[in-house]
Amino acid sequence: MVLVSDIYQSRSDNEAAIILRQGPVVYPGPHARGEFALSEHQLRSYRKNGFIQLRGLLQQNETEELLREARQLALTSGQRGLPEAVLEPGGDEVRSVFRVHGLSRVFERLMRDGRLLDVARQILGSEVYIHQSRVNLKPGFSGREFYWHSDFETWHIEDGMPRMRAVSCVVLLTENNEFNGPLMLVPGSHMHYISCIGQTPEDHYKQSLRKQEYGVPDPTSLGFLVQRGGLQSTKGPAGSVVFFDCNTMHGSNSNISPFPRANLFFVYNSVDNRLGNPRGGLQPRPEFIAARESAPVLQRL
Ligand code: 6CS
Ligand code: FE
Repeated sequence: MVLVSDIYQSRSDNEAAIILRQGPVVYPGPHARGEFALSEHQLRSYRKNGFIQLRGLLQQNETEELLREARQLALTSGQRGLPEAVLEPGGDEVRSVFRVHGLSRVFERLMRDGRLLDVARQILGSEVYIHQSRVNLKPGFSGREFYWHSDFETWHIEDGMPRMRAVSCVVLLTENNEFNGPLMLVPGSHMHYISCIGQTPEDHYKQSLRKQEYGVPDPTSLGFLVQRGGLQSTKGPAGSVVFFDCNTMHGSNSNISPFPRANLFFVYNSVDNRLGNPRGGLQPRPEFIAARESAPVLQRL
């Protein structure tokens, strides 16, 4: 008899495995009635695919302000060499800025906006807090890829997130089209957890946020997921919002087009799913990547 200490073990030996998800995708709870809650039809689509895209949720003037703010943050945090500013691999362009809700009042306000918060609370069936926020700038000509991965695999192993009870909310700050490296998702992949091969290096985030090589699925497992569910990209205008489950397999190609592709991510975690110890004796990652201090339960605007 094998005693399984962790139902979502990964990176613990050189064997890949495909593990059935345990627990619901949409959690029951009293929070299903926010003004901007998803309809039953939309919830069914989210449960089935592991994501849903809401086109035009934000107005053009809002996304223009958000894009200006994102670019300003990238410039200042890059110039000041803040740890929250992550550079492109092999270059000095800013790839991502983390903890944007702490660096900017504009993003701090948006994370409390009912159009996002009502849906996060509805899906997670509880009060929520921000586990992580970031802007991925993916500039034209030089924005590099984000290889296929499940965020939960990283957040479980490296941050000690217990269960799949977190949702990423992506706000498209620029148009995502077939040329500029749109976010791609594997429909239905949230129902299978891919246990990855390889031992996590120390301070892995210093490398993984630039180019992830550990905690990525092997080709056979990825092929299994895509063969079952296909691929879908979140092509759409700025102002569209995508909610995707923490375990939905996703990635994006490099951007060699002249058009920038900037996306803003708020990761809402249930207050009943707070981080524990990282797996495999890893050191906890810095607060700007994985919030542990009593992150405030969000008051809705
Ligand atoms: O390690 C993390 O938390 C980050 N890595 C990726 C590739 N996606 C989620 C998150 O931004
Ligand atoms: Fe990710």
